[in-house]
Amino acid sequence: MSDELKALIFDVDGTLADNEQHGHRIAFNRAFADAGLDWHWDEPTYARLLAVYGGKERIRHFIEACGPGSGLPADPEAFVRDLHALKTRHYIRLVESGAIPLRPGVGRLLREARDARLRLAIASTTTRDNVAALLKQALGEDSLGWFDALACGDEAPRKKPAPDVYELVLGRLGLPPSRCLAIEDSESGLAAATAAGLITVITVNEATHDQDFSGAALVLDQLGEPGRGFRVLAGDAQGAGLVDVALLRRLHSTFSAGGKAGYHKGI
Ligand code: XBP
Ligand code: MG
Repeated sequence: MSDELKALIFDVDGTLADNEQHGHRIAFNRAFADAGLDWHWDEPTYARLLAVYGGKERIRHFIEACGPGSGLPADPEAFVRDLHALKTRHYIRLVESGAIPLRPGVGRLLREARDARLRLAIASTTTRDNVAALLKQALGEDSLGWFDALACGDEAPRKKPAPDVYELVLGRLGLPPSRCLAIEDSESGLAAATAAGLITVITVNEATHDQDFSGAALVLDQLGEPGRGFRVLAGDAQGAGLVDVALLRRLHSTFSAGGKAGYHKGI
């Protein structure tokens, strides 16, 4: 008999909210302008830069790979840190303005999971303050308290696709991966969760829909709401039309018992 499902672990960026192009990218550009830099990340540029995980890593990569002009200060690490802190302030302001809603089904599933006494956790590349701001804005002041464990940003030694952030959050939950299920949106997120031993459901978005999701339990376009269900991109949704606790329990049980992983590359 397989271990019973005890906790859901959510990625944030791209999974809870579609926040990269119209959230993080805008905040980066506002920080560049504030810092007096003539850099601008348009949508295609940012789509390419998303291959680099983490905001500071992304800025560093841009400086190294794209050589955006001269005049960088003598201490590049402090420069990147300060620029990223500025970006975080802009991002939080954007979130607090209500510009970044949750994806369909996210609020519903979180509430249902709480009612069903499933524990909730976050494993995110982004800064903890960003996660807190998003949850509070979208779900109310006390919603951070819905989550038993968070692992964010620089708290893990290596960013996704390394498993570190998932291993960290599992340690904080005090649960083995066999008792948990991850919800992700990207190939790197899937790789991280899988390497940590987690069964994973994917909800793709515009930035990730053509990535390789081999090994995911199920690949969907969204979690779905009543009256507007998900589209299955790979895997067996077992007759369900939206992701609810019952479906996640069934998937967890099937895959714990060695169920066949979905395959997905290119829609
Ligand atoms: C998302 C990211 C993050 C954000 C920016 O990864 O790569 O870097 O784009 O956040 P995931 P910060 O969804 O897999 O967690 O600027 O705070 O790093
Ligand atoms: Mg993500």
